Amino acid sequence: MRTRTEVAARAAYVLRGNDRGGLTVAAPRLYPHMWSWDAAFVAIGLARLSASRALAELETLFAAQWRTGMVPHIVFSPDAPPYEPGPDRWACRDVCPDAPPAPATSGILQPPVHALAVRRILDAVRIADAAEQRDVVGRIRALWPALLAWHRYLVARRDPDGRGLLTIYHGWESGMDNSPRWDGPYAGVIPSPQFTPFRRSDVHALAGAATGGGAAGSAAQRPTDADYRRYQWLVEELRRAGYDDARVQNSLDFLVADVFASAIFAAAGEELATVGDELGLEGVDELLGHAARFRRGVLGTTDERGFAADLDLRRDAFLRMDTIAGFAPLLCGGLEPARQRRLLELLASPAWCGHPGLAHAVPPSTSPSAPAFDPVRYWRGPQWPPMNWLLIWGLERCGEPDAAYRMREATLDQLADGVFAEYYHPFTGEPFGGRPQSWSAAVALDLLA
Ligand code: 9YW
Repeated sequence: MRTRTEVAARAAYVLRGNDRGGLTVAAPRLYPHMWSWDAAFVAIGLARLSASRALAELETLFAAQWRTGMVPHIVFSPDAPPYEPGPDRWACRDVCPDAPPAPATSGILQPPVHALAVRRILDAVRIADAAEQRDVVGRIRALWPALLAWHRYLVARRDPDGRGLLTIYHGWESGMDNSPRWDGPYAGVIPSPQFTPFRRSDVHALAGAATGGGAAGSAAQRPTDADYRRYQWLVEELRRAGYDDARVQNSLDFLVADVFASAIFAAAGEELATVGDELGLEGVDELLGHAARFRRGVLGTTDERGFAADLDLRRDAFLRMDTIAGFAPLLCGGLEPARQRRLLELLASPAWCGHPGLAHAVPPSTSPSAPAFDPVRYWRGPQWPPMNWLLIWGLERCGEPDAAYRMREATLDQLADGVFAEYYHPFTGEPFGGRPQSWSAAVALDLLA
């Protein structure tokens, strides 16, 4: 194990190594492009080193924004090794006039963490010299219309019925691809028998890497081929619908309201409002209105313990699953004190962070008591450092500094291996997936600052 100073130095070194100039790749071998919420976490980490460089990350991402305001989940780098599904498979600019002519992007989104990064950048630049302060503040002002357009897109197109919950079109949009959250909705995704699946990049990239588990181990740590067939089929359906929100919402097999992303969005609206207020920018009241609406939406899904649920919009039914997404109210706040206490007790219980077998007391992506729990398979059990970061951040905002402190210490102990893996085995602590993964290094840097 390394000292915390060594871990911070190494995290900075990893981010430098994954920097391709204004763009940090999510992971050099596995994900050689820019991912939307990864970029936001990277900016949060980079803000501790350079507010200006951190902002550049968001500027690069938002330069790929669609005319609708959507920020795409992947921005492809032309020089990176091939990745599937790549630009040709998405074919966004061929089928949708709203996609930018360049750079090439995917046609879906990821959770809206970006406003949290903008807030961090504005905080960080306070200790910079006057010239950098002027520069960064000027650039935040310049980015403001794009940030507002992003939030307005989410409200208008992804919550058309005013539930205060974000509609998503693909498990990838949640950022938690194969989480048991989506098992029910995916059961309704039936690829056409004529559909020929294409070669997936992830298992091949990992097979060549020093993952410890080797190729066979890697496959067990990823979504299955059957899952992937459905993921690919949804891309096909989205492309056929021209990435048009109304057409997609009418036709797509998979349509769910994502409670975790909605809680992030509620908090993001508030964070962005504080930035707008400080800089005297337009839209502050509107952003606060979004925050209130989405907080209400999230709280409206909770059970008596304060645990939240996604909503299957095709079947009009709650998806009550014991996954980390249930803790969404801790991100947006607003639970009455007794239920917040119950939710914290649940988080600390043997079903979650208090499980006696855990190597580190941070939440597994799926509860070890859930039938769907799998300690090695991606979002079905392993622990993910940026999710810990979100909960730590949320707990602090909810007035729970002790719980935040405990999770911060456990997260830093986990990251003290200096590997900065994509995700971790909850019982053995073994690092899995992409390494070094930029967002894991970024959250280490932020937590250590
Ligand atoms: C995909 C890059 C991304 C993350 C997601 C994670 C995985 C694969 O990797 O997605 O093809 O989009 O599930 O949350 O942003 O790190």
